Amino acid sequence: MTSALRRVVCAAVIATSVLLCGTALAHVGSPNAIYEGRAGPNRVHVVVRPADVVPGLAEITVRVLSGDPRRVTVQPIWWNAPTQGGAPPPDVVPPVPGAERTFAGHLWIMVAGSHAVRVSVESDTGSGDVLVPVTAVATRRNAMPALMSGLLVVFAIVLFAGAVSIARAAAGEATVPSEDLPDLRARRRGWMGAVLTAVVMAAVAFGLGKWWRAIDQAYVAHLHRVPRTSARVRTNGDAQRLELTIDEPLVSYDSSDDEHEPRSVDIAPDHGKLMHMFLVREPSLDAFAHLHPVPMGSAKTAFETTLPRLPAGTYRVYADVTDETGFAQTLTSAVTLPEPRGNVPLADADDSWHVSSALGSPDAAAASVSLGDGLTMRWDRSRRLVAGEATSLQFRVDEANGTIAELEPYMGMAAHAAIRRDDGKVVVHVHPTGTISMASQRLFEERRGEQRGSEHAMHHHPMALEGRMTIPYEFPQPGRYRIWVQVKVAGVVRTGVFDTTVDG
Ligand SMILES: [Cu+2]
Repeated sequence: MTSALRRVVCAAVIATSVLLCGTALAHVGSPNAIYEGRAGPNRVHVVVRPADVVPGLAEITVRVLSGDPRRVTVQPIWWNAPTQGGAPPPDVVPPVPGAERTFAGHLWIMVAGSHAVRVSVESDTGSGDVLVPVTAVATRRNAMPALMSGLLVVFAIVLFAGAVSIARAAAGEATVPSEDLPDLRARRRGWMGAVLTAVVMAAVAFGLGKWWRAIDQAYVAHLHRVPRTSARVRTNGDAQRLELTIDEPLVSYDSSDDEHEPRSVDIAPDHGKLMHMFLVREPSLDAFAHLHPVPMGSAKTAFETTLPRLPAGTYRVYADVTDETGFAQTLTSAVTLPEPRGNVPLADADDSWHVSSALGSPDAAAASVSLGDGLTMRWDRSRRLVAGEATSLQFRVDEANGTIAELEPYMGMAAHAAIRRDDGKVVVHVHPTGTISMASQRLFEERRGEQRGSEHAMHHHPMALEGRMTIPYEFPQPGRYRIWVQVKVAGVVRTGVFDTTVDG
């Protein structure tokens, strides 16, 4: 079936609310893409809410944080679109009445996969743009509501019976003068008409059903599923190695039509690492690690790393990977860790781990936590957190004497944070730049020959950063959350752990 036809069918299907397509991002249950940073000379805060259909309308909100913005435009760019003329013309985003320097609108995402939205801002200080990566894929097929299917069956029976009875009347009674009663022949003709109509209608219904199932199967075949993974621990003397195997290939569509088969794709480095893995002990969330496994072969289907001295128990495994198309996703798994043995050095200088009190304990509800060596991390808890509302999580790191500490970049960033809801339905890896995959942003910039190089500059010229960080986020669901905030001070990665409740 051609993609154009499939799109029409998909649109029709959505219009009748029989079937819903969904989207996913590089996180668990946190689908919005949030970016905070520069767009040329202007600072912007961008939130893209992907549509729950592909093709579909994504919502975008752009808050310009500096200057006097005159015009904001947005342009969705598919990863494999030609640099010249491959993207639709930019759309002007109207300002939101009553909200200062805020612009909101919609944009069409026509093809599933990795995209970037080019956000351009013209203001009194000049104009510039930024590429904000967004992933859009169909991930699920909703069942038809029972009431709807019941109603449709009743309508179908009424229509079928009506058509058969009309055909019987037309072929039988209608052929004799109105004052006469239909004779046996007329009645037989009527019945033959009815049977013929029933057979034709049954055949048409059968054909339509087959066609419908074919569309359904094609849709299901194109649903995006996060590849399955399995994790296990191998003990070799004192060293305990964690292995994560990606059991299904990471795939991408190079072409925007459905005729082309997906191609397996390579993993691209993010913050200089191919994989960023978080381990969280269930159910107390009291042990946490941020590791960077390396591939065990050129195929990059299995990764391994040395385990730190984490306490034994059941852990959830979250592995963030970005493929060469810029598509970022979180692979999830579970593993049971044995009692730690000996003291083995960590495999990667950027690996870190932290053991804290359990979820819900009073010290994790405090505003300020100790980071060791007299350092403290304070979270400004003055704002109420509400699901679906943009917020900025503000932290500061202080020296023992109360002065603001100096941070070293940790993998190119002032801070890395992991946020998880108690039940694991929401898991996200965020930075002061938001939820976007930095690797994806860099891939889009490279592909379009417009590398801005902010991340590389941080890697190659480590600079001191003031110990004050703002992490933009929008909690997707209400509930109890734990946040791990990681910074590097005096050569050591330190983790602050905070619990919070998000209101509905
Ligand atoms: Cu990070």
